[in-house]
Amino acid sequence: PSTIYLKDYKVPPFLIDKTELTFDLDEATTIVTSRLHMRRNPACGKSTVPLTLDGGEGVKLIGLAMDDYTLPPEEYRISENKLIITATADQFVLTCETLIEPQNNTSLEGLYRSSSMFCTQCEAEGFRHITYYLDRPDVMSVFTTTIIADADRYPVMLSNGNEVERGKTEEGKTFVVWNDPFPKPAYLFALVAGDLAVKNDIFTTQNKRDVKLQIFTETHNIDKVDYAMEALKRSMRWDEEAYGREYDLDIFMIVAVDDFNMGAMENKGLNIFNSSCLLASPETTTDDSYLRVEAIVAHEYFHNWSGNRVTCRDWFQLSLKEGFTVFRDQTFSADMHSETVKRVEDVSFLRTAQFAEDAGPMAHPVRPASFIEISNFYTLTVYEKGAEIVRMIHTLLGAEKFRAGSDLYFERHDGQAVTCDDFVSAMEDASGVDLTQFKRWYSQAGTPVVSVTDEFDAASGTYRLTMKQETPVTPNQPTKLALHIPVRVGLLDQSGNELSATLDGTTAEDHVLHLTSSEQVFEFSGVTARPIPSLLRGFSAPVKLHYDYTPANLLLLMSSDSDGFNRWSSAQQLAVNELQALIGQAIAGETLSIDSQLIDGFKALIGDCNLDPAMVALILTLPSQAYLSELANPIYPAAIKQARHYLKTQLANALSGEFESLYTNNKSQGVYQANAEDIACRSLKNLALSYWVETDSEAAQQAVVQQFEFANNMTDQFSALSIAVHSQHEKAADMLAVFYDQWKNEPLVVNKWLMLSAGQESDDALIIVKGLMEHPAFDLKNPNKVRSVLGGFGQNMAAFHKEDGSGYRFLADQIILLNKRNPQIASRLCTPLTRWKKMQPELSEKMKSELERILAEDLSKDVYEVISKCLA
Ligand code: B3K
Ligand code: ZN
Repeated sequence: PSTIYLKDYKVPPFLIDKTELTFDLDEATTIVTSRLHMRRNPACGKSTVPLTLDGGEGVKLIGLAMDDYTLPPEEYRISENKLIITATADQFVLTCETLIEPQNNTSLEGLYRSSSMFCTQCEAEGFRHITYYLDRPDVMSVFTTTIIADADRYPVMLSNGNEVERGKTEEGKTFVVWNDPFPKPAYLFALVAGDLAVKNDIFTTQNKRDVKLQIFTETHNIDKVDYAMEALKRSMRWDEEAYGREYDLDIFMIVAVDDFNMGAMENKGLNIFNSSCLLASPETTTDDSYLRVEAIVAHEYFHNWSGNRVTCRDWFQLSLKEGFTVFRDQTFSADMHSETVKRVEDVSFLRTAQFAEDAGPMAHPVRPASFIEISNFYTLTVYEKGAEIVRMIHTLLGAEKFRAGSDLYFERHDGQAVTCDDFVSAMEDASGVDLTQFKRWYSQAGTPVVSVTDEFDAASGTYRLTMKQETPVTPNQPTKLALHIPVRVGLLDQSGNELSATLDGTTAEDHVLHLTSSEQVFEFSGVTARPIPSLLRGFSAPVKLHYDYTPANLLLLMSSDSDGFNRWSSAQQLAVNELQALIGQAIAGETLSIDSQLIDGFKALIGDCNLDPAMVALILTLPSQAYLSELANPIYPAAIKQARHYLKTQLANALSGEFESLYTNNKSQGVYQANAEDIACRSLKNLALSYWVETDSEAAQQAVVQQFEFANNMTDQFSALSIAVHSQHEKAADMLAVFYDQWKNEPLVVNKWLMLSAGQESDDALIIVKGLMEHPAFDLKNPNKVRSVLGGFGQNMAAFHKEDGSGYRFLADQIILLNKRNPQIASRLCTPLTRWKKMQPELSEKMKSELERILAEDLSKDVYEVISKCLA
């Protein structure tokens, strides 16, 4: 497989002004006729390069004509899936007929079948699996799509834009014609056909235009779309208010499908969603999933401007739309619920998963310089770190100038395919802020480490912070440059009061420091007492920050910092310190023991009734095994698990009365609502239960069973079940069986059951997992089910990291099995194995030999890229 480089980018030699598509739909063989109104790109000057169209495996060319002239075989050739036509006029209509087989399409790219429907997924390069095309985002075209099908079986036939015509063919089939007036790249094309139910609504825009809203699902799911519909309307309103962006077509549709490689897709006017990211009901959906539905509905909707109206020039610029849109959806969710809680959740995810990616063999810049398979670059780095870059621009410019920058960006580039540099230029031009050095964030991979030391001079009232930055080496980037890092800082006195201080002539309680060199000193004056610094408030930059806090400092920040994020972060740091000590003891085979600081801190926190229960729940949540693994080098999974379990039990025993009361006081359940307040209450209650059950209390054991049986919502029922499973409750197995029986007709609930079942820590975990893959509820063709079982297994520390390597071997077998069938899913499954260099030596060797075994297979580009880079 060959590598594609950003530096080789060239403008397209041809343009396609209009694209007319006709689909004669049939499960076995669908015939696609395309009429492409093409011309040479004037930007290329006088050129004679041949016309090269992208195609894909599984696309059979059955007819080709230029204007009215049928091309004979000697005038074109097909090589490596490309269709090359030697002689062309400067302007012509190319008619191309292809035959595809939707029901044999297991990659879920292009046109495929899901349940009883037809649907498409074209981003990034799926359109070429439908017909030959200039399948690149900088070729934008106006699409008209005709769908022909048997109306009894496919009464609903959808594509982008507006329905403009409908009728009967001579053979008595139905045809529907759709037209999308906005030029778009092929990756935003979509088609859906099926026997679907619909929920209708209307949104009136700020300019008083009525937009028809429709959500389509299979009939049995239509009672679960109300929440998504409300979330959609909230998103549309928010984008008008926060960004001045109004919806542009007269109709906006969303369709839920069961088989989908990722969460959802922002096709123009016709979003397609994984049903797990759209459907919601109190009985079947947990709070987390509710919030996820809202965030993804918003994310895809926001793409209508950040992605569709203004799109990417090439796929190296993916973060242009994804980083910006993630930032937009994060801000939206913060506005809908709690800003601090949302920030804590996002940062916790970033620090756990994106930092691990940035430290591994697939580390890449937010704007990658090369790739083999673009599907592999829909990563946490492009999405989440990309969003952090946009957030830093927001911090550097301030809210008002940032808005001016985004207005300018949309106005200047509407209808264009542009680059990350264009985005930054708009921000600079609207604000006057120079972002030249800042732009390195786009091209430099790796997580910077910022080390901070301080000095206080009481006599002069000066306080000095010395900051150093260093970015570790990553693949293909042996040397690193200094980044422009915004570090938000406040100072607290020894009693926890905010101190105001003067820096560069500005007196304030909160300063943004511009760290731009490898080492820099910031001097504050007017400081009356030795301060405790509150560093990196709000997580103002995606870095690892080190400062030598005493436990007392951390406790003070945890209880008094005016920055909610840092209160959480200090508590995490305190717990991390404790856990790292315990992990060390476990590796050395010593008896585990802890200091009492964390216990005291938690006790004070629980006693402080002024606090938001959501924050209390977050602070009391111990750092995850995954986060501890990210911090460790090498990783000793068994020691991490043992340490975390020990600490949890110690806290549970020391604070059993507190946890019992927390549980009891938050227990009452009213009518389920997915609002911030109720979600907070449930999360605190369930967290308290998870501690309380670690004591010997018989009452706690009973509370778990009671809650499982009498919960009126999935959050509480599933929490009780997970707590039972993870605490090895004597009734856990029975409860799992009851749960399956109760929910066997709700696939999304069954997926949760699969995941929890695969995560059970028992000696025969691998046997259980193999059994799940034979279970009637399992289906290898369905990505959600694969992710549930193998994802659950991946988090099963004991089973996955078993010393005999059987866990790794099993995962490798599944990767090999899915490699050709669904390359995108297979490639995602490789992630746990990419950490092999960081594992303790015996495990590292075993992981490596599985990677080598995979590499010896005939691999898809997707899997080949990940595995070969791992072993490089
Ligand atoms: N843009 C899509 C992701 C497409 C992934 C293709 N492999 C969803 C999103 O980010 O909104
Ligand atoms: Zn997106």
